[in-house]
Amino acid sequence: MGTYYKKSSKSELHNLVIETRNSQNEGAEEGDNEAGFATITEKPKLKQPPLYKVVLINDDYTPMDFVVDVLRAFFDLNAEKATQIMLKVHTEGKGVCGVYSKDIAETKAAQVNDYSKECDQPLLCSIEIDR
Ligand code: TYC
Repeated sequence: MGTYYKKSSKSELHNLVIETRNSQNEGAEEGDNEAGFATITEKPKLKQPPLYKVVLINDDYTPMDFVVDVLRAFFDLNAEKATQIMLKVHTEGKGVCGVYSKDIAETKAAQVNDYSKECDQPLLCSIEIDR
C-alpha cells in the first residue's frame, strides 16, 4: 500500500514496506520484526533464464555418416553418443542434440544449417524452448 519511513532507536532510517496481499506479491509473508514494526518478506523476483533444445530433424536424403560427423563436430559428442542421437532422429523424426541458453542454441542451429547447405545436404536443425 505504500512505503513508510520511520527512525529507529539507533537513529537509522528504516524502509518499512506495508502491503496487502495481491496478485503482485503472492507468496509474500507479513509479520513483525523484533522492534514491533510490520515487515514483509517477498519471494525473489529474479527468474532463471530460459533454456532451448537444439533439435535435429530427419530427412530421407542426408547420409547417416554426415549426421554423425555433424553431431560430433558441433555438439562435442563422441561417436557412440552421436550415433545414438542420429538413430533416434532417423527412427522418431527428430531428436535433441543439446540444451543451451538462447544465444548458444541459435548459433549452433545456424552453424549446422549453414554447414549442411555448404555440403549440399538438406539436413535441418531448429530450436525449441526447454524451460
Ligand atoms: N534418414 C537419413 C537416412 O536414412 C539419416 C538421417 C538421420 C537424416 C538424421 C537426417 O537428422 C537426420 N540416410
